[in-house]
Amino acid sequence: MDAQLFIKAYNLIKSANNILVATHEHPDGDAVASAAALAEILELAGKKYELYCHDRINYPLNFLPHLDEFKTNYENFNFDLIIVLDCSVVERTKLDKEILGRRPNQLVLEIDHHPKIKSYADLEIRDSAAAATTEILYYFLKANKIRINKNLANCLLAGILTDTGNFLYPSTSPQTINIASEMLAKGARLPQIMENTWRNKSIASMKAWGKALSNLKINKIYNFAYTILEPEDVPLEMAEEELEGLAGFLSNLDRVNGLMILRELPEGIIKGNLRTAKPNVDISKLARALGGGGHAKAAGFTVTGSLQKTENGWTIV
Ligand SMILES: [Mn+2]
Repeated sequence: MDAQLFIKAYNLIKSANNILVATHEHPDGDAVASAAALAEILELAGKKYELYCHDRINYPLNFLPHLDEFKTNYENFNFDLIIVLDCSVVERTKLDKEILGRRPNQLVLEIDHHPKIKSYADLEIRDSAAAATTEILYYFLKANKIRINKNLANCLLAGILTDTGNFLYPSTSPQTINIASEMLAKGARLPQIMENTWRNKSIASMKAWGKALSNLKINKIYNFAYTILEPEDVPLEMAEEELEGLAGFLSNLDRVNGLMILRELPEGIIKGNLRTAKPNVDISKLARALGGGGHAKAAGFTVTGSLQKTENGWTIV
């Protein structure tokens, strides 16, 4: 990516006085880690900032730096710079009204690795080839000659590992692994990251995985695997990320074109997770046709309705 963009972004930060860092609702590891890394960068630069996420962070506070600073609200939206991380669309911040209705002196910097949908930022740094938003932050740090301390190394590695399913997904590039290696050399604690992102499953969520596995079917016409989770199958405390992990695990299924998990939420909403491991399949096309979006290999959508069992499978009513 163009180093000038990163230098421009850092100039925006340096000339701001009151910054909001926002990431997406139902935050996954990369969302949390990229926001925590930004907080570290802002603290090192001596900037006043607030960290915002619509939902509470599910990680223990000692896992990454700055996690205790996350708030689900803000006092006054008079920030002169808003930094949005890891959001495919501004709506995922749940601050879209405030951001789209901002005053001319309120600037927005967006850093993201999802494919472009709609521009809204004053400066957009987007690289859909990057495996994680924290991978883009690595180039930001390099371009601006910011020393990568242990805190930054932990954040960058945590984002990369969670968004690649520990290097399992096809988004993993030679650069991704090089960066991860450099972060280890700079003091990132791999066992602690694994402990809190991968080896953190509750028995209730293990049982939800079991339900999804036993409900798994293959549509022979499309050679497409699917499974469903009913509201009672998914414990309320089960984090979004654990379901992402489940989708990643099911995508190990041999010789299918793709996979879909349909999950009915108690409020009459059905969430679909789509995955493919096939190099020539772009699963985000199906997601977009269903009103969602995402990456070529991992995408999702939301529809209203509920799942009903029929003689030959399931239907959405
Ligand atoms: Mn991400």
